[in-house]
Amino acid sequence: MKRRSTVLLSVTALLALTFTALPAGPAGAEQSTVRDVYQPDTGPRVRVNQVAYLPAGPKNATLVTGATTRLPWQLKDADGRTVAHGWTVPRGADVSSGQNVHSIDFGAFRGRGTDFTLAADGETSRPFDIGTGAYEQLRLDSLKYYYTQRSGIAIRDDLRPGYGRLAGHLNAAPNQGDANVPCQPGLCDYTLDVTGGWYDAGDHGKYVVNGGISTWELLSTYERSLLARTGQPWRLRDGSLALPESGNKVPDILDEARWELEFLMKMQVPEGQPLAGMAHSKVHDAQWTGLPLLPSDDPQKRELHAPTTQATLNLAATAAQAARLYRPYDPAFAAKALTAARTAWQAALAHPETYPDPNDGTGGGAYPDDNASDEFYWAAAELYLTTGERQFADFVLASPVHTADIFGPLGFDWGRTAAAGRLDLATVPSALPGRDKVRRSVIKAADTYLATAASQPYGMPYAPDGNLYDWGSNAQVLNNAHVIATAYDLTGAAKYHDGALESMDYLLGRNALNISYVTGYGEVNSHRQHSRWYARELDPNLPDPPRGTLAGGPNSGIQDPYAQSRLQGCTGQFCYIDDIQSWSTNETAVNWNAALAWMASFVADQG
Ligand code: 9MR
Repeated sequence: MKRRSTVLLSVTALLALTFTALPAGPAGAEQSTVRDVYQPDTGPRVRVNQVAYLPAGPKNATLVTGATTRLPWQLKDADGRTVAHGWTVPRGADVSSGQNVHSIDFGAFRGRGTDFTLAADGETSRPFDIGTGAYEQLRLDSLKYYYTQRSGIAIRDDLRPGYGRLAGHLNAAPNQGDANVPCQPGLCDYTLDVTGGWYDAGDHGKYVVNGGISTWELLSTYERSLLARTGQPWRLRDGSLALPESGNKVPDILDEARWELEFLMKMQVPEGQPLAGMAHSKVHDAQWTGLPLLPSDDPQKRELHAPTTQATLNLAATAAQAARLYRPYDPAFAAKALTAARTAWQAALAHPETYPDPNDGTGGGAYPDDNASDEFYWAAAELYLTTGERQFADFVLASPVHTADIFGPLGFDWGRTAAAGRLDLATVPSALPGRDKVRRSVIKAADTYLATAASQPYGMPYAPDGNLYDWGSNAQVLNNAHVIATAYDLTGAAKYHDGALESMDYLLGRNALNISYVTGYGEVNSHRQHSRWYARELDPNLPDPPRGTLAGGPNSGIQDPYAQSRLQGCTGQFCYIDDIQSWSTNETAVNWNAALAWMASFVADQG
């Protein structure tokens, strides 16, 4: 379990290198007369999902207005004809934004089409579709993102036009490479080949902990497609993601996840070494690098950092899950993964409290975490679901995490992994005693998230304590929605279906900033996420992030100096800026896109 801390100890090191000059504000941004006060251009006051509502799904919007009594609204088609109308519902002061708002429900409209708008209070919303196509595309784009995050392989321009680049960290100068990486000084006397895997985010680091939850959510996207009543596994079939492996008769989503799984297994301490079976927590540069910097241009020395219990259990959990999912396609790989998982499990039991050093943040993120009970629970759950063995069932049933209320306001994530175990115990068939209770715990959590969403005039299942938006809040919204969606998979009840769908509206434009946080989706969307190689904002020869890239989102901590220079004193939803320098509000990351991929796939299945 992660400590609730927003302090990034490497902040000074990072900003010294990445924060060279203040770039101009976003195009179209209104500057107030006081030069230093940033005022985002939030466009029309009618806030909608700028991408699409499902024809048979809920349709909600939010109006920012000083009016205290109800106002009329009109839904207009592409020709400007009114096709539905009604009255707003005044909601008073919204805590998440500090605005006075009304909500609008136009869910009774069941038509389809493109370029609808919603008008109220003299304002007209940005356009949106009512249809299913956008989500089918988003399911694929959010997953295609992983190929261009790959380390150790050249990215083919024919597969990702505009994104072709040389392989990163394959020991070709100036890279020092990941083929024979030593430990940090004094830690070990071997080197490991840790080529491959995905770059974590906008940096070139590769972290077992964050790689773990990301891999789990991708594998779970696939596993859900096999198990849920609305699942459509053929959408993720071989060829669906235009990968180098397409054509190998394996679903592409499994090919992509395997790229990371192979890396996770390479991070395991070899037999004969003192900590054999544990996993090194991470491999990254000795010092932070600046922006822009292609992976193949990184000249820094790479180092393995100390093995941790949490990293070891991330490996155990994901390799165990992989063992059951790859078995039909590659039994040898499945067996290898299960062996790695069992070895990791035993090593974690032998070293149950070897936690990451919270100060280990030079050249890469620290991912601090001083509790491994949730990772133990998750790993035991996956090992049990794959093997059915009593030892793992006993561990799960004896763990206090099994019956604890683990679904908090911030959602599950790299440091809060108990939910991964609980959700899989609820959805993957097994003979676990008391499985009904497990399922009920997920449904109860979904009810709490639905109540949160109902209390939010912007409709998202996210209301952090003190209105303090956390680092990566967009993924937390999505992961809370994931729990609601799972309750729908378990029960078939419409309220969960609708709640999960409505959560997407917030990410796609129904928010205080009137922005879609997914690159390429919505009339105004985030496209300047912090990245060393999707860095068009800094070098016109480089691309923007690919379509389907999620921005981290509002973060009250505003740890980076660029955000601090523009967002000081921001309220909740306003703690965000689409600028490449804002690494604390606007980074891209593999765990965040995994949350998007799972939900996009769920929504696409409801069309
Ligand atoms: O996503 C991580 C967030 O939860 C933490 O609060 C933050 C500070 O520790 O780090 C975030 O992860 C970053 C990682 O440390 C380095 N790569 C980029 C990640 C996304 O910003």
